Amino acid sequence: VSEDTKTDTLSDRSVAAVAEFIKSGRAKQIVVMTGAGISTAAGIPDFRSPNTGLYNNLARLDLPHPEAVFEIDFFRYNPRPFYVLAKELYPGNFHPTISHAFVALLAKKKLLRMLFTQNIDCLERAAGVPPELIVEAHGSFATQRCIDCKTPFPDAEMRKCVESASPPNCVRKECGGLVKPDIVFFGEQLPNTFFANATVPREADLVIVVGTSLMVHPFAGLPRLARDGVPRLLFNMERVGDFGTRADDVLYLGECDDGIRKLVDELGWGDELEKMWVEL
Ligand code: CNA
Repeated sequence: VSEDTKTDTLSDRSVAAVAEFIKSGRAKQIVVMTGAGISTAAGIPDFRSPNTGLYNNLARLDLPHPEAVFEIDFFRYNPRPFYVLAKELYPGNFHPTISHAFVALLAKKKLLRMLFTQNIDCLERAAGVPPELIVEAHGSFATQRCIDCKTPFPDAEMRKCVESASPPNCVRKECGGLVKPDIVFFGEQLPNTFFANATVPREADLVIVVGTSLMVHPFAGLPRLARDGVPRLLFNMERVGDFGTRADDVLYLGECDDGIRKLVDELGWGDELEKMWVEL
């Protein structure tokens, strides 16, 4: 065994070895971390994939630079590009992927300690992951408020405004500020639930990371919180973060749905997962 393949906890650095680890009953507190890559197979583009990513396709929105669509100062100046994007991403237009269903299956089997997601598409909820096990680190489209006086804005009205990509104003006429869904823009504070649960990855006995470039902080720091000897499994098109530097890191580089199917087949859960998924 070369230095490279030496492990502490797993029999080797393979998806099969992680399945073996789960089957042995040693993974009961699984922490999952996800990003836009888990939803690309649902038809929602991610940010940074070359050619298909949103950053590549925002030119038509007339932005000074792509990130401006999620900058609060630019939003004050021109909220329309954000609303054009919101219309595309709005929950209800997409079906969860098999990878989303896998997280729900872990919860069903009482193996999911927590899911941290950077996504704002609400597909984790749609897949049946219990809301109390989800930390939406970058907020969601579930609620919205005025960016000035913070007065909440009604859901039904919001849906209409997003459908027509027209930015609404505060319900308090004397305020009139712009209304924004409670998704986190650059430079904005993450929700309290993120900070309240930020040390949970330290309690994990297995960490699974799916479809994220791990470029956005503080989320990007979560996988590093796993204790030494805790296996970390990555399903992503590319190597990200510090994955590969630890003895029990397992990297599946490719489509996450393919990797997840491989894992569940090794676990003998394949039929159960496919059934759960088609019934969503
Ligand atoms: P990102 O920076 O675009 O990275 C996505 C990562 O996923 C990249 O490393 C890709 O290689 C990888 N990837 C893409 N497709 C697949 C696939 N099918 N299988 C495996 N890997 C794949 O996105 P992050 O989530 O890391 O960036 C954080 C931002 C993106 C968050 O603030 C999100 O709110 C935001 N975002 C969310 C959505 C959504 O809600 N679905 C969509 C686009 C952007």
